[in-house]
Amino acid sequence: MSDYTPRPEHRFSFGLWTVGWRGVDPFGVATREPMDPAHAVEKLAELGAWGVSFHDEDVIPFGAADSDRASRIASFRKALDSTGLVVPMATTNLFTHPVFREGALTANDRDVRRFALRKVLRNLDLAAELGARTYVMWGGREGAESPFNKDVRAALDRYAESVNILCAYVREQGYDIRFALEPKPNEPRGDILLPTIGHAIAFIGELEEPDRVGLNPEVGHEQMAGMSVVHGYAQALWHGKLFHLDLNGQNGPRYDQDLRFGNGDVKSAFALVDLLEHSVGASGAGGRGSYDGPRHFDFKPARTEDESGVWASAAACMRNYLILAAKSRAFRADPDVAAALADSRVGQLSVPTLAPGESLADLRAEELDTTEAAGRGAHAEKLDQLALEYLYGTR
Ligand SMILES: [Mn+2]
Repeated sequence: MSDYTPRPEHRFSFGLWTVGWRGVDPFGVATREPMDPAHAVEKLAELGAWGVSFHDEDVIPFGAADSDRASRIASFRKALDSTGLVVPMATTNLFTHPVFREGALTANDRDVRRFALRKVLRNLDLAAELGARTYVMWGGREGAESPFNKDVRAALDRYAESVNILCAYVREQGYDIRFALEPKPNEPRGDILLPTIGHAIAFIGELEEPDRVGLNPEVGHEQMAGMSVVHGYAQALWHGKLFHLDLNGQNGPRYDQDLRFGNGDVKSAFALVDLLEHSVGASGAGGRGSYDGPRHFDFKPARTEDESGVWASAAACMRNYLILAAKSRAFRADPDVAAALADSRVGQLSVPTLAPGESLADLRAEELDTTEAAGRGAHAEKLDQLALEYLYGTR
C-alpha cells in the first residue's frame, strides 16, 4: 500500500483565498465565517502543505490604515515562522473592489490604470519581503462584455506597458521574482484578454523582457475554453514558460467550478500528473521541458461545506495528487505499458524526421509503400485502456 501522506518535500501550496473562500456565489451570500490567515497557515501546515500564496487583500483589507496593515502582516509572518510554511507566490487583487468594474491595468479610465499599477507595486514589495519567487497576474476584470466598449489592440498595448514597467521595477530592485500570467477565457468578464495559454505565450513574445514572464495555467480555465489541459501545459513546458501552476478540477465548458484537484475530469488530471512527474529531462526547446516548481492548488471548497469540509477538501487535493503520482509511476514501470508504447511508436516521435547530415535529395530518393503504411494501426486504444485500468484500479 502506497503512502499518500503529504509532506513538505512534495512542495504542495495553497492560496489563502482557497481555504478562506466564504462560499459567496452569484445567487447566495457567504456560508462560512471569515478565516484568519494565521489560522489558515497553521491548519495547512498541520495537513502537510509546504507553502501558502496570497493576494494583497487576503492579508490586508482594501484601504486598511498603515498601522492595521503592519499588524496584519506581522501576524501572518509570525504564523509562517512558527509553522515553517514558505510563500512561493503572491498576486494582486485587481478584481473585487468596484473601482475595477471596467478593468484594472487595461481599464479605459487612465486614473484606474494608474491606481492598479500602484497597488501591484506595493504588493510586489511585500511579496519580495516574504520571499516569493513568482508573482502571478490574473486579469479577471481585463476584458469586456461589448466588443464596442474595448479597443482590444490599445488594451494589449496598456497590458504590455504595465508588465514592462513591472519587469523593469523588479530588475531595478534586484528582486528574485518572475511574473506568471494566468489565462482564463471568461468569468467574471464576458470575454477576458489573454484567454488561453496560446494567447498568453504569443503576448509574452511581444514584451521588452520576455524571459521574466511566463505562465500560471489553471486546469479549470483551459477546460472552460474547451482546450486540452495536457496539451496546453505541455506546450507551455516546450516554450520554457511553465513558471507556476494552478491545480483544480472542472467538468468541461461551463461556469468556473474550481473543484478540488482530482475531481472533475479525472482522466485529464491523471494525464497532467503523469506529464508533471515524468517531464524531468524531457526534450523541448533548449531542454526546457520539465517543471520543478510548487504543486499549487487554486480551488474553492464547495459552498455546501462547513470548516471541516474545507480541510477535508484541501487534504484531498494533496492526497489525490499523490495517488495519481503513484499510479503514474506504476503505469510507467509496467512492461505491458512499455510494449504498448513501442507498438504505438510513441518513442519514434522523438527521432528527428531527417537524419543528421541527410540531404533533401536523400529524402526524395526514398519511397514509401503507402498501401502498407496506411494499413498500420496506431495501437492507441490498447495503450489508452491500460492507462484507464490504472485509474479504475484494476491494474
Ligand atoms: Mn487561479
